[in-house]
Amino acid sequence: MDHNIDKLLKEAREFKAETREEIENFRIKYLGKKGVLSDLFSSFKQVPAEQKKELGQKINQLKGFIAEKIDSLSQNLEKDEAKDDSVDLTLPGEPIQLGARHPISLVRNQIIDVFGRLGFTISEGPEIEDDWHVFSALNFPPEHPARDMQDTFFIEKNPDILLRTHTSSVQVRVMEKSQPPIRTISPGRVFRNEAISARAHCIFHQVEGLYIDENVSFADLKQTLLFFAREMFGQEVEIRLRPSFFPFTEPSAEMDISCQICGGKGCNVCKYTGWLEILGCGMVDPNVLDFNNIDSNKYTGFAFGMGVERIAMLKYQVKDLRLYFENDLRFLEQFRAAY
Ligand code: 2NL
Repeated sequence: MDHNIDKLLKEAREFKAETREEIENFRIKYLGKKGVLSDLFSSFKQVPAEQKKELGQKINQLKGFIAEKIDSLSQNLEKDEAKDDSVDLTLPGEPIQLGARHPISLVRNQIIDVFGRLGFTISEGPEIEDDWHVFSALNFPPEHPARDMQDTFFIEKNPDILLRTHTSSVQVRVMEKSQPPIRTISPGRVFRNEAISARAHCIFHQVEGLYIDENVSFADLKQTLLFFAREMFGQEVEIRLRPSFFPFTEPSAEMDISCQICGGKGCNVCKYTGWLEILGCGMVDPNVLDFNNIDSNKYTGFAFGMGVERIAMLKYQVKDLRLYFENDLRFLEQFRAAY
């Protein structure tokens, strides 16, 4: 029997397996109910008592060896499976679809870039504001219609807390804490209580500009806006200023650019006028400077404000404002510009 165990150990040592099935057969042959070890344990009963100790150890040794062998065979097989060369790891991966910037972001970034080159910094401020920063500091009279519930969103019936209707409130905050020269733009979201249509939305984006220093003139305003229009719409674009009214500027104007669709000849986009309105502007009302502790005898300033959606509509010929808020990928994927 002793000799037989040595032979079995040698055989088990030399055993090699390439499949799970071969390993399983090996297990059954040695450890199965009618297997080699089971036989050995049965014959062990007849072994003379003085040989029992030595033989028992040998049988247990064989059993331990078989169990370890099965483990190592299984592990090697798993490693080989992981190395399976039917998967070509040098192949390129699944293509990752690139996103595109939202057209409103593209146009806003372009506006920021143009004014940045003229030395304007960027200012930001809160979307939830108080009456002072949105209306009073900007010379809105107490009964002005913009203060009405129908035009402005108020927070929880408190007439002092509201969603800003323009980003001029940010510029009021700039004036509060600094003295001229001030040369800044404030891009941001603004909110108006309007019914949603192709031409109006209750949330939209604005960029306002403010320049205050000694001797700032209307000519500076006009030249700044001409530079902006040319950078934005091309060097051949023409501008015109029409007199207008805002509570915070005097004099005030609205700026038109020559129609980009028909080149000024007249079409349905410019309603056969040859001109498209793009922004409002003017010289900062001296009251506004004084309200914000800037000496209106020493300093003058100009300001302007534009709707980003409107500029984007003209630039990309988008006819319905709602497209900017729906986030339909078929629309958004069309904008892959440099900004
Ligand atoms: C428009 C018109 C405008 C301003 C905004 C402004 C800001 C300060 C002082 C004076 Cl702090 N003015 N901003 C001036 C004129 C027009 O916006 O149609 N925006 C869409």
